[in-house]
Amino acid sequence: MPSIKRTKFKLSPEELLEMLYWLKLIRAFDERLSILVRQGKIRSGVYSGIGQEAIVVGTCFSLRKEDYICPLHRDLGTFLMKGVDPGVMMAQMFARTNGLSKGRDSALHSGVPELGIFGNTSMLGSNLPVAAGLALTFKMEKRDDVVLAYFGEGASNTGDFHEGLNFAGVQQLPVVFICENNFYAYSVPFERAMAIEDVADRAESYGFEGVAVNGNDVLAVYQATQGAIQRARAGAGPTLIECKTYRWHGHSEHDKPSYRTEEELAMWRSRDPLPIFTTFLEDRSVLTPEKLQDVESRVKQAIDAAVAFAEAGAEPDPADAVTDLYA
Ligand SMILES: Cc1ncc(C[n+]2csc(CCOP(=O)(O)OP(=O)(O)O)c2C)c(N)n1
Repeated sequence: MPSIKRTKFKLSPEELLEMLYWLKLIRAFDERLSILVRQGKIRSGVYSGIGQEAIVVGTCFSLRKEDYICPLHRDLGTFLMKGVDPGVMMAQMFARTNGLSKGRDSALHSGVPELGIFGNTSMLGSNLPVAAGLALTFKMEKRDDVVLAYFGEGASNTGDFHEGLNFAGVQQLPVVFICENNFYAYSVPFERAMAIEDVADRAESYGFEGVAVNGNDVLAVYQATQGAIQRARAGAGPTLIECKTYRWHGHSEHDKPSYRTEEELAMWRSRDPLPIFTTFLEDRSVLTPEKLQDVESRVKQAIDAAVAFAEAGAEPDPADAVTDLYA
């Protein structure tokens, strides 16, 4: 099995433009959400992923419906890429009955089994042993589907992280562990929580490959993920991909990130994944001004329609609060 660092996966011009569409859609979704929070329209906590879109797009692009994702609080874009309609996702954030959980949860814990989305819990890191369990099911059923499990660098200091990765390594499970290293766990900077430079190094102690990539380069993330997926489907076991990135907003929309400097933010904003990829496409004549306009108008239409759909949704009826609950 080739190393994940050496394999190259080709994308057609149409696929590259589709990648740009997703990057812009996910950015626009989070930007609109941020405005809606300030208008008092959103019931859920909002953990903006602005700045981290290349990880979502690079990892989810070309996934099969049968593959599973175990997303993080910052990964609303993964729901969209896995097939959740933007209107339904927006209604989820409005806590309306036309959202995923019909207005009955705080929005970030929904799963959609028919689309291969496993709902996350609030205990960070706890999705990793669950992801290993899902991957064990795939292995036992002799399916060549894979699980993508997302976590922050902060979560990689929990016991669940180590248990999940160890089990996946021992059992050679088809799971790709994706670390979104944005250098802050809430207000705690990376160097105050870890004595190593790369989270990717932790994979070695569980017997599989770990690789650190530029998480703001959608193609670097895509190449690494595709290599890891190919290996997982072929029975070669797990991979850890650490994507170095930065979140532009606070931990959540209610957090004013006074623990970091304006200079640091400005430096990372200059590494914005969107213009980096746009320039790449223009340089190769894949993107023309007309095509760019087409992508941007599709995005605007999708977001406007999503907000209209959410606003038209009914408020949940208190009588339904315990519907579908079981003990
Ligand atoms: C086990 C656990 N400890 C603490 C928290 C409180 N908490 C919520 S988000 C967060 C920061 C998480 O940082 P990271 O894992 O790096 O992900 P990021 O939010 O940066 O994407 C913390 C400490 C939690 N939800 N779960």
